[in-house]
Amino acid sequence: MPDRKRKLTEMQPPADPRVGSSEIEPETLSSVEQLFEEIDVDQPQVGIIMGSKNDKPKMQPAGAALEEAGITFEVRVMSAHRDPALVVDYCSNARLRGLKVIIAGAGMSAALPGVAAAHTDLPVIGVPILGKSLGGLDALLSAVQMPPGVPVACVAIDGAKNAGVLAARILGIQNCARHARALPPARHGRGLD
Ligand code: RP5
Repeated sequence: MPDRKRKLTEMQPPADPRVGSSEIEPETLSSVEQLFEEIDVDQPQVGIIMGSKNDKPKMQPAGAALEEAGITFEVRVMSAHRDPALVVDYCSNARLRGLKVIIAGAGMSAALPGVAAAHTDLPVIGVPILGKSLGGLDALLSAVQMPPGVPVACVAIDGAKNAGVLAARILGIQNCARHARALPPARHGRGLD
């Protein structure tokens, strides 16, 4: 079993009788310290998912907008039609993993944004991608015509940049709310008018 799966108490290096007896210097980093070194401090806040690797060029502007706003993100390819179990797993666990917003791009019968919204209560931003037919209307309508209670915030066809900007604004609102709670009551009240 790899070290990271063992209990902390089991990870202490065995006592070496020579340590401290001037025969050998102790290691500078214990195994616990080494594991703590690996903590990912840049945990992604936004998940960018898309139905095909061929969608990558169309989705890159979302990543660029997030990067410009200093927001961490991850990118995954998963199709609502071809990898349905993967999409359900990813979206069901997104909040638990610390994601705050999901950006979902797909073309043709673009089920990915809607399926994502059906499996998470995080905000989902849909990006309809222009395919080879119907001028992208197929993807637009698939993403935008969601039933009540399962919202997808749909941007323009090939509008990935706005998806990134919108995600940044959603995260900005959360930051503002935290900031407002920290203000004294009078200013707090006025700020919410
Ligand atoms: C959708 O079908 C994808 O989002 C893509 O836009 C479209 C075509 O997929 P590929 O045939 O290019 O993989 O699922």
